[in-house]
Amino acid sequence: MAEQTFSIENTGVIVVDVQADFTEFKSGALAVPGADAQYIDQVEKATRRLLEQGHPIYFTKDWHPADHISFFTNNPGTEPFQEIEIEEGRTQVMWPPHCVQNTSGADILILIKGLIETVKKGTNPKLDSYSGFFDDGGHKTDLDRLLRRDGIRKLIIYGLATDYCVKATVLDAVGHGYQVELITDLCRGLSPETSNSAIREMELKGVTISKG
Ligand code: VGL
Ligand code: ZN
Repeated sequence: MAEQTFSIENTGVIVVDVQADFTEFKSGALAVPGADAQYIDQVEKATRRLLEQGHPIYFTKDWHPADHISFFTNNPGTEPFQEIEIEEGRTQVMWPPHCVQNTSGADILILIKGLIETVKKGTNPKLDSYSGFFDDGGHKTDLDRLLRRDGIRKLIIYGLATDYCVKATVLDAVGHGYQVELITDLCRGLSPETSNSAIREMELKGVTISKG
């Protein structure tokens, strides 16, 4: 019998940044097109099913201080979505303020209980962190330690946004040696072009791309 690639055993689930500010559903500050009520419902149902099957769930959570460097409002003279060079060779997209710590915009919208961990990222005012594993300064979050603690070798990953935090988290997971499956039906991206090229790039890195 053929070996199932994504067996229950050793397989964890990373749900990336499914937070109010990234949704149209909550009229978020940085709403991702298509992240509507139906999308949230779909992600919640799929996540609950995976949890019931015995997979540990890891939420990542964008969790910025109000003075975060990625907010255009903290960089006088810049406009939303402009890309600026913040230091030699390091660029930063200027985002509308989003997922500010202890505001409702930062709320994770998936309400399930069980074997769930939440990993915060983007907490350093000077560094952005699209990846759930590392920030732009190379500092590790808690994610890899938790996955190792739980004996996870394979990951199912989905969430928001395909072209930013999902992509960065998936590529770092591959870099850490995890075998990764991306579920595209459970992802939404900021733009179709960058989302499609993100998916191609992940596929080239050996990620299994599944629809649902
Ligand atoms: C994200 C932009 C800024 C994301 C986070 O979750 O994809 N995008 N912060
Ligand atoms: Zn952010």
